[in-house]
Amino acid sequence: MFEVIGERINTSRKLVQAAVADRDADYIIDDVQKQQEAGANFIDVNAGARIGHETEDMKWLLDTIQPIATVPLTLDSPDPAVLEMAFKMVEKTPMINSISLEKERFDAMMPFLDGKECKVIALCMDDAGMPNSSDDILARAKSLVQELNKIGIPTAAIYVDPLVQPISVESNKGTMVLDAVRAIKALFPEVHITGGLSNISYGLPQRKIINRTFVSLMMDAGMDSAIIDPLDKKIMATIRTADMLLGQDAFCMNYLKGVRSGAIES
Ligand code: THG
Repeated sequence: MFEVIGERINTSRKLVQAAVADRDADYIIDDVQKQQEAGANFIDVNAGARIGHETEDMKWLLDTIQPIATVPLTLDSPDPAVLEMAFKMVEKTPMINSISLEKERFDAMMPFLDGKECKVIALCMDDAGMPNSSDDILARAKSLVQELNKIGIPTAAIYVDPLVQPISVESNKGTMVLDAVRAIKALFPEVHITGGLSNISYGLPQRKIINRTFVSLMMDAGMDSAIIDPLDKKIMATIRTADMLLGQDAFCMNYLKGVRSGAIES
């Protein structure tokens, strides 16, 4: 089944940033409950936008969210120290977002993840920057899976993020990532593929139709998770419909349930 990682608790969003600055717990609780009701399988928590406040903001967000969370949290920070602190605070086995091949981050993340029970998002990023070909994405995914396996993280707990790039920059940025996802899944059938989608439409008008079409293509290639806004009814309907069309919905049960609840309409 496709796994939705709800992206809304992120201080880069203006209203969340204000709620965090004001320590407005009601706003945060309401938002998390809405994401859960809309079908989020994980709640991403990112406190990175208020410079100098990330540690205390992350602590406050976790204290606020945890009592009402019915799903596990995705701890989202580029800072290994913040992730380590957050990991100690959570009760349910979390998803760690993220490790990458950037040397400083990789070297700090590996000892921390060693022997831990958790899910891990592995970004196909290294010190040279974003990947430039599908072979490049595949090679980075391979290193990440192999290194994580060595410290006891099973392939089925790894969520590779191939890093989607704007199609407006180069017309092959869609096929580059689609081909890479097929190759990664051929090599590691158990690995998960996740990531943000909205980079694909950066610089173009009417972005949501691009994001929605792209997610269905990515699902055919093997993407089985994404970091999205679960309150966006249209992308959620596209995901549920694509799941059915790709044979992941026995007797069309989830699709029909979605229609009955009003979550899916044409
Ligand atoms: N991969 C991984 N983790 C990630 C990302 C990724 N974490 C952060 C990000 N990308 C995904 N999360 C968000 C959260 C919120 C928004 C977008 C991505 C968002 N953006 C509005 C916009 O761009 O218009 C901001 C508007 C506002 O201020 O409210 O809401 O790729 N592993």
